[in-house]
Amino acid sequence: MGLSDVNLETHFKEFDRKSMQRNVVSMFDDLLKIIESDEYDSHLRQCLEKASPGYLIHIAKRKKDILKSDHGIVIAVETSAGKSTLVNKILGIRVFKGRNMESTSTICKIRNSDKVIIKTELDNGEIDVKDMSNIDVKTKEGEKILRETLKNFTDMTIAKGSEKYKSVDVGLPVSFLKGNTILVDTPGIGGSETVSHKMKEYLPNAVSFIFVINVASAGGMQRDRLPEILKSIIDLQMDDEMPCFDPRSVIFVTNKWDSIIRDPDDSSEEDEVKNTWKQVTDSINECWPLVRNENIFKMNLTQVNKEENSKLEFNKFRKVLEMVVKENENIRIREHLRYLCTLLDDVCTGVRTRQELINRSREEQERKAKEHRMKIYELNSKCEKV
Ligand SMILES: Nc1nc2c(ncn2[C@@H]2O[C@H](COP(=O)(O)OP(=O)(O)OP(=O)(O)O)[C@@H](O)[C@H]2O)c(=O)[nH]1
Ligand SMILES: [Mg+2]
Repeated sequence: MGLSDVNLETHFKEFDRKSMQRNVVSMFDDLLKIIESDEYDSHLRQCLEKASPGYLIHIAKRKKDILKSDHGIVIAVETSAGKSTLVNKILGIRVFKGRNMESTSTICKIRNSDKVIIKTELDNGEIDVKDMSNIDVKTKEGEKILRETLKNFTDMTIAKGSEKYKSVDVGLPVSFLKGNTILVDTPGIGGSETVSHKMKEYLPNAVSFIFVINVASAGGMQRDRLPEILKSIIDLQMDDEMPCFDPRSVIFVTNKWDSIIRDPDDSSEEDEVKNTWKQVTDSINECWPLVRNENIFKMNLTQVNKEENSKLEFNKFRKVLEMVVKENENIRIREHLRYLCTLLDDVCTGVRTRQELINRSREEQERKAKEHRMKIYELNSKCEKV
């Protein structure tokens, strides 16, 4: 397949996805027209409200959610925990220069694209596109050019004005990022407020998360930053702002274990590692009770290419990540169609019951109503007893 064929295929896939999104929105609109029509009277609407509480609000929020263009696996939380280093390892390309100081200044979206392209968006909405298809990121030279270009938009230790970018979108060949899934590096919280708010604002666009925790700083849970962000995500979910997010797919990467083990022959350090592991996994389970234990990783990101155990753990993480990407492919379309089907079922049940009632004789209707009253009475007495 030639390059232009690949381009064409990507273009059609994007076109298909957009038209699919529009179709789901218009199906919701059609259903609303039926629900709001005179034939579907207030009694039927009341029954529907009982079967699907808050359906009008949910439809409005879901219509907004379907049209979100970002389908992000978001890498988040503390500053200097190793988020950008993790992105480099996942891509196998050093696109970001890891730094000891707080560095990432903006939301960095990485997406699969056959040609290298950088799109920046300023806070005032101004967009700029840089075509870098002339570089080959598989070579050291190409990797360096991309890194040197990117740091002007994303690294506040180098580019003082980089905070003004709302987001930076990087397209490069990353075949495991299926469909429109993107990997999103974010500014950490715990650093300057001018950039950390960007991560909080971006949260509703996520379909899943990778939380990176620095175990070298108070077991990674200092000053309650992780619990605070986890709580905001739970709140967003309760408000139905993230209807497609499955909390069980979240991945926790506990990083910088090498900073705890300074001397492998010192047995007291072994105890420290055990205690820290218990402390950090207990805290994760407490803040995120739906976590799968196999989704918590013990990592030394800077040792992945140097040390066997670090490499094995990273490969395990990589497999889980690929599974999460696969599970979340087209999740928005699938989840909203599922909700539409349940609503349609409830609408049909209401209409069918009404029709059955109309077809019955007056005596039959009265007998059925009496039966239902008896049933309600029995259930009420049972409830009171309980
Ligand atoms: N010792 C050690 N250092 C690490 C490890 N992983 C990352 N680092 C270092 O930690 C520093 C911060 O890494 P980054 O990847 O920039 O951290 P970040 O979370 O992206 O930081 P911000 O963008 O500022 O929020 C860098 O100097 C990395 O080289 C690790 O496993 N062990
Ligand atoms: Mg960073």
